Amino acid sequence: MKAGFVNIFGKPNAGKSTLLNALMQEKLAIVSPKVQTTRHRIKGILSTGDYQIIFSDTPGIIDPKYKLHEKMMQAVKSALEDADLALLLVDVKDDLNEADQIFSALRLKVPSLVVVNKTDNGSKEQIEKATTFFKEKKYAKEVIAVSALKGIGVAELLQKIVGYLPEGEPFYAEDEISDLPTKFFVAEIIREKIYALFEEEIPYQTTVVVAEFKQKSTLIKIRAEIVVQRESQKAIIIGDGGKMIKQIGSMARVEIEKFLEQKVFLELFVKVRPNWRENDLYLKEYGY
Ligand code: GDP
Ligand code: MG
Ligand code: K
Repeated sequence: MKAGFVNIFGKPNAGKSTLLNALMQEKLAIVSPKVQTTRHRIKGILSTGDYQIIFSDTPGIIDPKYKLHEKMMQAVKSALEDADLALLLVDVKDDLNEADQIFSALRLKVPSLVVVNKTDNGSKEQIEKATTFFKEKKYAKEVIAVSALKGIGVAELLQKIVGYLPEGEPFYAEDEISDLPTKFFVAEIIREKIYALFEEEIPYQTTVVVAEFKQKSTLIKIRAEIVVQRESQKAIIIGDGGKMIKQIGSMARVEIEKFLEQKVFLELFVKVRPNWRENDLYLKEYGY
């Protein structure tokens, strides 16, 4: 039996959440083209008869502007070295030298694999160039090209990862897929729809809390609150005649039912909490 921890690292939008979902074959992490979509460190636990891998996004947002900020790199580095293996993820179209600077500055002691992502979006030459570029780097044990979105190369990546895991007993029960509660994932699915439906500031001013989660005979009744900072935002979330909130609800319900494998009755409310993002009590209540 092999068991170990694998951390996924990369710039915002490199595809960390998408890769986590692809490796897990389960949608755990929400995805959007907007930066700072992921607010929590999400662990995904993948168990088979032969191995258990605990995947995790690294905390801390790497803003290229601050990439050489020593303290920040220290925090990221120690988080990465908590694991048995690091996946250094890079978008095939990203600036390779910039990615190299960030990866080398980590001076990792744990083995790392460079994963060149979004191959579906790059030409053959671009993929070849990125792969060759990283193969020469000291920190890269291996370089693997994937498309997390299309699932290309993901099975091969998984095989490589297993090769780097230490022998050991599983850390979690075999049926656990995450260390976070079901309610969390339900709130995240709703939050993802808000990222998909609204522009600019709204997603960043919003959070979602599941206030009620009850099994009622054949379905699960869920009451969720969408928390915003201002009345004007509440009006936008609700939309004309409730149009927008209905759309959030129907998009989210389909996905929550898939995730829970059960019928769901979903009720959404909007609450105004001025400056919830600055208030420690609210932040705690909302799970940050
Ligand atoms: P994160 O910020 O690193 O967690 O990145 P996300 O997983 O949220 O992905 C950011 C954006 O890149 C989303 O729009 C994804 O759909 C997109 N994306 C992720 N992986 C791929 C991929 O393999 N190919 C393409 N074309 N897009 C991808
Ligand atoms: Mg993410
Ligand atoms: K994102």
